[in-house]
Amino acid sequence: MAKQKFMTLGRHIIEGEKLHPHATGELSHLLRDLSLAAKVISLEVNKAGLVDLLGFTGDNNVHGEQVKKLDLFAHNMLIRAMDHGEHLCVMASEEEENIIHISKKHKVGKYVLLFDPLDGSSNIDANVSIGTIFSIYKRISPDNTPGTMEDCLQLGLKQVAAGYVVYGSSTILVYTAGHGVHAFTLDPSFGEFLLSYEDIQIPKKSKIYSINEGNYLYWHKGLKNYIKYLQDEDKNTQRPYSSRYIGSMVADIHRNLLYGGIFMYPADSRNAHGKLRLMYECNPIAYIIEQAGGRASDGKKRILEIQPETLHQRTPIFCGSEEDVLMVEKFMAEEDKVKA
Ligand code: AHM
Ligand code: MG
Repeated sequence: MAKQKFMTLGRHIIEGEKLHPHATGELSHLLRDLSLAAKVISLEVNKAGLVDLLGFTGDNNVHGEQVKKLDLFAHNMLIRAMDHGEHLCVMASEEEENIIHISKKHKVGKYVLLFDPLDGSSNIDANVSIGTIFSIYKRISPDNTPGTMEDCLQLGLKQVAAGYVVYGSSTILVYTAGHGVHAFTLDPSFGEFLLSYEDIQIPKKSKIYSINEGNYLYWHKGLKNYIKYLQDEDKNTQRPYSSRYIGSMVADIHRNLLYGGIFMYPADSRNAHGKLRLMYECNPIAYIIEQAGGRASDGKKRILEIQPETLHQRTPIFCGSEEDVLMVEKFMAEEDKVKA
């Protein structure tokens, strides 16, 4: 993981494009528009407490959860920043039930954008890190027509780019366009994202696990056994592991990406499909983790190979350092064998 100096996000994206001789530059423009939205959201997150943005709007989102004002701000900001660039044919947001069409005032392009505008929003009031997650596909419907639901419901494997922005002690944008994972830190003094880590590789094995242990009672027996295994002492395998759980997926993933770790949001006896959304959270994170040399599965199969059926479907997720994810899969498979 090499540290570099003074490479702006814009320049990095353009240099990445040179790897594709037939690139039109559209994806680069799209990523730059996204980074502009991220800067505005970052400013708003930072001053939220000052301008009375904290607190609920009073509405529920499509999942029946209360929407915080900043969620709505981020959702609207992303649409406003992205709908007129002529690169997109359709969008979808975790905060909106249906697909979001591009206004007839603007031309449509060849890309599809899905996003979770502000993930981890229950943490906003406590000044804990939150984030934006995005996922980009190429359209499959005919060019120059409005984008469709089918454009949005593509396999995660078809993503052409994905990323997230963490609004933490600093604002960091991490993206992949299929050539490694790169992180940029926003320099607030002149408003540019500067390269902080190029080609991040997640350690193959870690010492950190991230899961909401409050749900222990409802877990699969194999998962209970795995967590107990991580807590046992064994110097050779660096156990016991440390537990780190922020409750903001983006922040938990970012730490694990840099230090190594396994992040889990499993299914349980109360939630058969877990909590996190395939299209807005799990697919983009899985793509990033795989690009960094890690593994992301629903406990049995690759997240990126799950055929989406609905826009807001949920999936269990186990992702991070490869050896750790393989181990939890093994524990759960063994328990399934015992039960069979
Ligand atoms: P959100 O999209 O409503 O913010 O919920 C997603 C968040 C993730 O960031 C985080 O990993 C998870 O929910 C935490 O859930 P829990 O509080 O059940 O542990
Ligand atoms: Mg979310």
